[in-house]
Amino acid sequence: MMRWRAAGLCTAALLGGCERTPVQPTKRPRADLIGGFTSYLTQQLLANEPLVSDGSTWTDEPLPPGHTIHVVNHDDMDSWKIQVASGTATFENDQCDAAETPQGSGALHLVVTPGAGPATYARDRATRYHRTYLRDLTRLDYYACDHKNNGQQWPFLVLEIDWNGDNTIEDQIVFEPAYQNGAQGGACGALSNQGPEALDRWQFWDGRRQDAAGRFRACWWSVNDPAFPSGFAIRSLSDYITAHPNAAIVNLDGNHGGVQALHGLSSASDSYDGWVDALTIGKDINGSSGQTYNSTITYDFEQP
Ligand SMILES: [Ca+2]
Ligand SMILES: [Ca+2]
Repeated sequence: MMRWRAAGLCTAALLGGCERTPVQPTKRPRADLIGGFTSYLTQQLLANEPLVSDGSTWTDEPLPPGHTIHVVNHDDMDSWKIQVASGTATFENDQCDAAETPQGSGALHLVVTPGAGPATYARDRATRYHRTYLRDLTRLDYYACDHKNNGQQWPFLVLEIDWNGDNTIEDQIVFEPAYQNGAQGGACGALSNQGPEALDRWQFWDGRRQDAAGRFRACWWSVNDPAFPSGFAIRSLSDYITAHPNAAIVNLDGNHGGVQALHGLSSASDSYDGWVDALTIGKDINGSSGQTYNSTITYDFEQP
């Protein structure tokens, strides 16, 4: 199966229709990724996912005050629901780098095996952050330990986004570890300044990466806004909020939460095997729903 890579100087014009050349992943040396790789196929697969509600609703779970740690050790717990296609998402004792498990001894294990496609993935998604403005996020970070991937895509975050307050989804935005350094993420990556990625070890990834001036320097790309491409021209979360000031996380329905930890979703012939733990989300409540406290939750994935 082919993966696709924007050719040469067309990287910055990822969504502008420039010609693309197919690349065989097994023949692609690491150096070939530098500055030239984009997440075009992942973008297409996310764009093609039908965002049609199944009609299910979600429990309104008020966010607790302060910073709390919530153990999640099975599907459909604490607002998290598993969704897989040719993959598994399980709660196990850490077999990736057990000596450095960030929280407890277990983690969320995301495995993707080659399948019929077009979309093969393993993900866990939470409904608890419906109508959370991106500007109100006070934490959005996680640890990942990856054992096997396609050479570029570590476990990543996806947020489903409403731009205009009507709770219909206009966009999905994606945080990938690979773009959080200058070599692969250009000017934005240089300021995000995380990584580089390394297999078989726990690494911390900050989806906000706030600087001293309060700007969110972490690099995100957009599925539907061509001004926010993946690859070398990727831009910061603050830039995205400036362009879409009322961007808010929303849920499609009770089974498809707007916050996702995801592995795979590239070529259906790719294999993935990785771990996620201590996913932390903080929200400045702003009194908008009668609550006046901030809430931060670290989701500690553990073996049951
Ligand atoms: Ca909308
Ligand atoms: Ca854990």
